[in-house]
Formats: sequence, C-alpha cells, structure tokens
Amino acid sequence: MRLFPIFGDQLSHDLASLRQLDPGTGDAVVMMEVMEEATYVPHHPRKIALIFSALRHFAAELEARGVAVRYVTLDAPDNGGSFFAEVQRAAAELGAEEIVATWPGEYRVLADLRSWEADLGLPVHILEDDRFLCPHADFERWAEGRKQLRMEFFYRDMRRRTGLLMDGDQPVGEQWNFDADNRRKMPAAETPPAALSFEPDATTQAVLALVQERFAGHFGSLEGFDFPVTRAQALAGLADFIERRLPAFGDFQDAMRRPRGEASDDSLYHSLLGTSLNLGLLGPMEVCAAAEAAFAAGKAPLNAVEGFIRQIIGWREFVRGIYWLTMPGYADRNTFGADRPLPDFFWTGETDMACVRHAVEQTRDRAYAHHIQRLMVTGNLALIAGLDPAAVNRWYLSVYADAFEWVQLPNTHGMVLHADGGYLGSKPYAASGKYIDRMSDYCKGCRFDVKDSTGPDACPLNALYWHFLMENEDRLAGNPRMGLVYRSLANFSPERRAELRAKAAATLGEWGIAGDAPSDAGSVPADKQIEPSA
Ligand code: FAD
Ligand code: DLZ
Repeated sequence: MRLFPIFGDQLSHDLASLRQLDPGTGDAVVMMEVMEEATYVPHHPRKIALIFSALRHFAAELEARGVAVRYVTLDAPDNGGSFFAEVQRAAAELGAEEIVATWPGEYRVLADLRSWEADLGLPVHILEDDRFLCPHADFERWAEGRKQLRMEFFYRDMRRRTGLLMDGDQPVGEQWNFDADNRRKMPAAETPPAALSFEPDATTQAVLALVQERFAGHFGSLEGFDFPVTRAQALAGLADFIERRLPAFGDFQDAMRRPRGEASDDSLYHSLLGTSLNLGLLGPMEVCAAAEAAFAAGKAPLNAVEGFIRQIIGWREFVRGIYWLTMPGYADRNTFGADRPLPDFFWTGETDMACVRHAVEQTRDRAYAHHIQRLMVTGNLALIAGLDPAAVNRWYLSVYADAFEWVQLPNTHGMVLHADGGYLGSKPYAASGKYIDRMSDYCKGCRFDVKDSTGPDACPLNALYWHFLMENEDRLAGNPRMGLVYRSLANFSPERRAELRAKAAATLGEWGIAGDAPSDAGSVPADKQIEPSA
C-alpha cells in the first residue's frame, strides 16, 4: 500500500498526490495535528484553530468519498508530535511500501521530507504542487541571468500564459496595470460591506476548546472565530467578495482607516480570501476567473479586476517563485545589517501611534491585517527602525492566519525590509508619517503631530524615516528611484541632520531598543549577498 501524507495547507481534492491515490488498492491518507508544526513559531491561536478545523473537515470529506484516512488529533494520547513520527508509525502499522507527498509550502518541511527515504527505508515521491500556476522550472528559466527580478514583467508573462484579461496578445483596456487608479483615500462617508462570517460548527467548536486549552499563552484571541474552514464556505466567501466588494477593491486598495466599530474595519474592500487560497480551499485560477467574469458582465470595473488578478497571478506566484529559487539562504540576507529587537508594542499594541496600535490590536483580535497595514504600518516601522529581519519574519509568520513561509518570507524580507538588497523590489518602501496621513485618517486622532519631526509630540515615524535614509545613504543614494528623497536630504543642514538623529535615537531609547544598527552588510556572508539595485 502507499501512504499519502496531507499537510494543513494541502486541503485540495485535486492535489497532485491525491490524484494518484487509488482507494481500491489499500492506499491511505495520513493527516496529523502535531506540536512541532503548531509551535515552530508561536502561531496565533486563530491560525492554529483554522488549520486544525480545516484539516478535520477535509478528512471527513475524503472519508465521505471512500478514501481511507488515518487522522491524528493533537490530544490523541500517543501523538508522536511531528510529521515524521506520525508518518513513521502509520507506515509501520499499515505496512506502507511507498510514501507519496505533494511539495510542501516551507523549505523546512521539504528538507524533512527529503530525509524520510533514508530514515524510513521506503521510497518517498515528492510531486510538484501544481495548484500554483507557474512551475518551479518555468520560474527558474524566467529568472535566469536576471540580477533583479521585477514583478511587472513576470506578471505580463503570466497574463499571456493564463489568457486572463487578454485581447489576443494585448491586454484588455490597452494597459497592463491600472495601479495609478488604485490609490484613493477613503472618504469618511464610505461604508464597505462587512464580509461573510462563518459560524463555528461542532467540529470547529471542539477545535476551539482544544486550542484554547493548549495555546492560551500564544499572542492572539480566539473570540469571534469566523474563518471559512471548508471549500463550500470558501466558495461562499468568494461569491460574496465578487458581488459586494470587488467593484471598489481597486479604488481603495491602498486606503487605511481608523476603527469605527464596524465589522468591515479590518478589511475595508479587501477580499479576505488569503486563508482559503493558502490552505487550498480555493484555487488561484477560479478566483481570477470569477473576477474576470464580473468584469465581462459589467459588474466590476477594469481597475478593480486587473488589480485583484495582479495580486494573485502576479504577486502571489512571483513571491513563491523567488522563495523556492533562493531557499535556503534567502532568510539569512541582511543588507542593512539591521539588528534591533522588536519593541514590545508589536505584542501589546500599547503605543500612542494610532496607526500602529490599530494594526497590532486588529492582528491580535483577527489574525488579519490588510496589505497596506502589513506593508506601510508595521512593515515600514520595522524597516526604518532597523529591526532585526529574523525577528520581524518570525512575527509575521506567527501572527497572520494566512502566513506560510513561501509567501510570508519574500513579502517581509524582500518587499518590506529590502533585506535581500533589492532582488525582489527596486527600492525600499520607506515612508514618513506623511504617507500614513495621505492614505488614512489615523493622524487626525493621534496624540502625535504628523507635521512635526523633532518636537516632543512629533510623529516618531518622521525622524526615524530621515535617520534610516542617513544611516543607509551609501547604499541607497545611488538608486534612481530614491533620487528625489536624497536630493531633499542634501538640502538639510548638519544641525538639522543632528536634530533628526537625536530624535530618532531618543525614540528608539523610549522603545527600549536603542543602539546603533550597523549600516553596512558586513554580517552577510559573501555567497549570500546579491547585487544591490541599479
Ligand atoms: P487582498 O488584498 O484581497 O488580495 C487578494 C489576494 O491576493 C490575497 O488573498 C493574496 O492571495 C494575494 N496577494 C495580495 N498581495 C499579495 C502579495 N504581496 N503576495 C502574495 N499574495 C498576495 N500574504 C499571504 O498570503 N501570507 C502571508 O503570510 C503574507 N505576509 C505578508 C507580509 C507582509 C510584510 C506583507 C507586506 C504582505 C504579506 N502578504 C501575505 C500579502 C498580503 O498582505 C496578503 O495576501 C493580504 O493582505 C491577505 O488579505 P486578503 O486576502 O484580504 O487580500
Ligand atoms: C501551520 C500549521 C500548524 C499550526 N499546525 C499544523 C498541523 O498540526 N498539521 C499540519 O498538517 N499542518 C500544520 N500547519 C501547517 C504546516 O506547518 C504547513 O504544512 C507547513 O508550514 C508548510 O509546509
């Protein structure tokens, strides 16, 4: 017989390995809730509950289809604690002759899987995960010989490959990218519709009780758990997004807003489809096809539909390609030599900065923050405060329910921290408080003055922003996309520079993370460095 391990982010009935399974021959699936996976970073309890509940529902669906499933719950008295221990036991007890797995979502798990053949003395077949649209080999070919990888060019190839929003070989609307139309600030009167909420059934309630008992010490709340945990629920979430939120998704894609006690506060017009896509309850092509159909039916404008499709076939596939191309090693890069620990408020939300407080509190309560909060609030702060990439990566991987390393790491390490030296993005998204003020209403209710940089009530982001630019001038001033800001900095007097440095140092001191972050890449081994952006 053959044994088919299915992991928590492989919950798709058309998974490559499951397509090979033949229920008539004694083949069996093994699915496991194990402490090693639940604790390799301190995952948000909501994320653990989502994965356990979705695993249990998927196992029941497989059984209903006649597949033999060996399901190991976390509280099983003899739970072996790791994928390997449980697969080893299942293989021995069932008399498995082969293991058939689908390529996992993290290098850590792949390395483990690759050692099983020797450790079990059985053939282990690892099949490509073809739920993604760009196979590894195609991405490698595309990347070959390029010193920097740019999403926009990859995305155009993906449009041609999928045929989405194409008119022959030309883009619909005669433009590939409508991003310039997608930067509206949200008017006060705008009220995004609340997303669907999924009431926990008996299976989910049992999981919630288990997670509450075992992971109460982890950051985050389980209260009001309402994630979709089955494909049927995920499809309902998709239909709801397409009908009620997609039409304005583009306009307000970059907007942020203070909480007002409305159910949509955490997501605005975003889709909330990330968990369903990453667990495998939905496929990337079906969500893009649904968006394209809404455009064809005149129910959603092109800027919204193109913007949404770009996130899926562009960014999502692009970051995955980069992850597998560069691992292991990508996570060790630290271009700016940043080494400060996370300030406590990343875990407590206790800060007077209204934007940061909201992002952290919402993350604690929902295991969700939308893209601009991740990128421009917590992410930007981590960048300009010189926080240690390893600590920042660990935080993002722990706290978001949709976080799996293949997608979390390139976004955090590359897009946000620029720790890869510009391999993924052409410039760091460093910003002062001015950006937050332009794209949100946070600054109005904030104790800090966004227009001030050095006074006692100055927005801390302002001095940190200039401090970051000064600290990394050698590395960044030559980047053509940073030319404008460095020309502004060139006009600052030595006294002004000193004032900004002093204010930044005082802020870092108040946060308990003072100390000069080295501004060169000395800590990066030569073989792990990549060319800085031209
Ligand atoms: P929407 O805004 O509605 O977007 C639709 C879908 O597009 C998302 O569900 C997602 O599948 C895809 N998408 C959008 N942006 C990206 C992107 N930059 N990279 C990959 N896919 C994208 N996304 C994750 O899925 N897991 C993560 O762990 C994760 N970590 C992130 C960390 C940082 C620092 C940043 C800046 C971004 C991260 N993202 C991550 C990307 C993005 O923020 C989330 O996909 C998005 O916020 C999920 O919410 P949503 O489903 O409402 O997305
Ligand atoms: C994230 C996670 C957690 C918390 N727990 C489990 C688990 O108990 N069983 C499981 O199959 N998967 C879990 N996961 C997801 C895995 O860590 C995920 O498969 C890898 O991160 C990607 O290879």
